[in-house]
Amino acid sequence: MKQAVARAAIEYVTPGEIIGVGTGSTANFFIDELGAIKDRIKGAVASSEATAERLRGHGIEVFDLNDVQSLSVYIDGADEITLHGEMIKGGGAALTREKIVASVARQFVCIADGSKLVKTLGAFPLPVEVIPMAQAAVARRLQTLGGEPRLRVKDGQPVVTDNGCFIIDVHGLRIADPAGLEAQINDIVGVVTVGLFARRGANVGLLGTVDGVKRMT
Ligand code: ABF
Repeated sequence: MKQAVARAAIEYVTPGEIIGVGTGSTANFFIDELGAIKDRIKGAVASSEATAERLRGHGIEVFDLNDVQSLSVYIDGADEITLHGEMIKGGGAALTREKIVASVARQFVCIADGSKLVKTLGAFPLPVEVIPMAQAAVARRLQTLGGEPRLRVKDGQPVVTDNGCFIIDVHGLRIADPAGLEAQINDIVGVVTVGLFARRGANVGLLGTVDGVKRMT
């Protein structure tokens, strides 16, 4: 299903342009599809070091976002998405660069398997990237929002993002107002990025199902 949506997303790639590319296993399928048409695009802007490496592996030129004025499209996966295009992202710890690259793109195309479609966001723990020295202070503030914040740890050590920051995953939220909560968490001092993409969500959702790729706009 991930491969099917990745293939369907190629339709949104404008010939001759630089494409914004996300992170994760679905985005990886998309990168592989992009590799097959690499002569038709100018290059890509990557949302993570891992994505940049995979793009280069396909011989696709990777541009620094500072050298690019605008992008026609940003294509990426999600951990959860609603019918309105609001998303939780950041399970892969790349949320900050994903949000930055997406903000420069005119269109956000979300590619995901159908299991990511939800009525209410929050069953997937909400990732929040934080400045390491503010981790405990931010966690206390997040607790007042009703969730249970947990520092993301791997092999006994905090996970460190491409930006040198930590991730707090907020468990147990039921997010009734995604855009409101996004603004509220953005306001906490020490927060770099919250993995809610609601104030600016997906313009197009391509969902892989057993009956084929379903498109939501
Ligand atoms: C990125 O990859 C993230 O924002 C999200 O956490 C994850 C989705 O992963 P996958 O495509 O592997 O399900 O899009």
